Amino acid sequence: MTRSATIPTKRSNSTPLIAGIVLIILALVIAVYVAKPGFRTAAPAIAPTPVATQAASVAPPNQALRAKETNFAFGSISMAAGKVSHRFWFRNEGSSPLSIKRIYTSCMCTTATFVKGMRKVGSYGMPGHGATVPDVNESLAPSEAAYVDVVFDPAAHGPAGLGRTERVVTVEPAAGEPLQFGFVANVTP
Ligand SMILES: [Cu+2]
Repeated sequence: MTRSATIPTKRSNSTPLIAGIVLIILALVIAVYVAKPGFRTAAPAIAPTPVATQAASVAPPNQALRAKETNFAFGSISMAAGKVSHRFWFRNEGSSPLSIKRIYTSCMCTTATFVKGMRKVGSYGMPGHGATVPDVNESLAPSEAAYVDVVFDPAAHGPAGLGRTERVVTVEPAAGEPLQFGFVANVTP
């Protein structure tokens, strides 16, 4: 009775050990497979697809605030002819209301006014050097569109402002990534 009782006990004790050895062998087989050069070269080949999809859209996926056009070229503009302007449209493509928190520009020669229907808020300029840009806090309902009326003064920098000029206007939603609108101009006297 004692023998028959000890044999099953020994068997059940060795079972986890065998299972452990099998797991270690299995892990080694997987490790060798992953370490194979073929496995590593196969992985990056799949990666370019999501990158290409992201580049096509203006904002990251799942972002409600979207714009179709984010770049504009004024071409050659004259300081003597005065200020130029351009409208950059954006839209709430989400299913809930969205708040535009801040709007600011990359330089003091550029201002941006928020326009939604008949409502105009701003204009907003460049933050920094002690100057603070007040919050916008304007809301956009689902599917509602608005634009920033961007005004660039080519004479603001004097003769130093001649030549190719690039500026950026940032529209920051309360949640999500900011939208950036850029323009380029060739400033002549
Ligand atoms: Cu400037």
